[in-house]
Amino acid sequence: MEFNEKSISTNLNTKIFGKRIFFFKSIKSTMDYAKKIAERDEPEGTVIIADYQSHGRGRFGRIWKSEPGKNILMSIILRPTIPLEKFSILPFLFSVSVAEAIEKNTNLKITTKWPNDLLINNRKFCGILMEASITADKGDFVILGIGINVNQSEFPKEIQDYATSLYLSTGKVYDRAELTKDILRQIEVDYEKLNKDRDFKSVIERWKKRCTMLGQKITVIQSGKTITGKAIDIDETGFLLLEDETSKIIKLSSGDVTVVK
Ligand code: BTX
Repeated sequence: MEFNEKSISTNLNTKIFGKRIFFFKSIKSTMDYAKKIAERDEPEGTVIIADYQSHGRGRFGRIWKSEPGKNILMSIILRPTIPLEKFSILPFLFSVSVAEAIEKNTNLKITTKWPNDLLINNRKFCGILMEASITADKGDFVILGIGINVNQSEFPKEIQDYATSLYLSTGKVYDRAELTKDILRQIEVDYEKLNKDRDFKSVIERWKKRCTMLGQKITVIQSGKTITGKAIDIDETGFLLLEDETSKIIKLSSGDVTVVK
């Protein structure tokens, strides 16, 4: 099962996503490369994909760990035409697209965890990262990073209790090129639809259908502060509404959630 620029682009049949693919055996982070070429006018839909990242990153400068030759690590360049204040919907859209593409290829049930994780049986197998560049002169662009644990069979100690992969969940080895193609096709359908109908609400509705934490007591750690309360809802821009112990509704844009058992 080859995994390279050619195997991903063969029969891809998309109009925008993956029309241009930059494949690396090893790179620091696909996010940095994507940003660099986006600044030089690389078009929307260009995909930067790697077999290994030496400095793969998550949110807040955290590390995304991935063994060489096992997983999907990619960044996609977007040049959104939706209003700037709606850009925060994009990781939710991508989460739903990836979840649907993975379900088509496996018998798994994929759930979402706020803000941008995808889980199998409560274990994280995919993280999505958005980095936006807002510039007055060159036009805005967004880089969406997607890390998916596909065929990895073991994880480092620090994350082995809450990380999983498609292989660990099904016992099957997956063709990463075929999975990547299905993900890009699904993203294209969903992104084009959003651009046309601007139905931000339905994106969140689709995301919420997969989310198991709503209605539950949770703690959120945000900038070192811990907030406990009930997860009430996710609003149209992707903010989490939390009812704290004094019944006050708090709106959160980011953080790390744990469900209180
Ligand atoms: P995050 O900050 O929500 O998640 C990072 C956290 O998840 C880490 O602190 C660690 O606890 C845990 N973690 C690290 N690696 C894994 C893993 N392989 N599986 C499960 N849990 C893990 C999530 O950030 C966003 C990740 C995006 C990664 C992609 S890969 C392609 C692109 N390039 C790049 O550098 N980042 C993105």
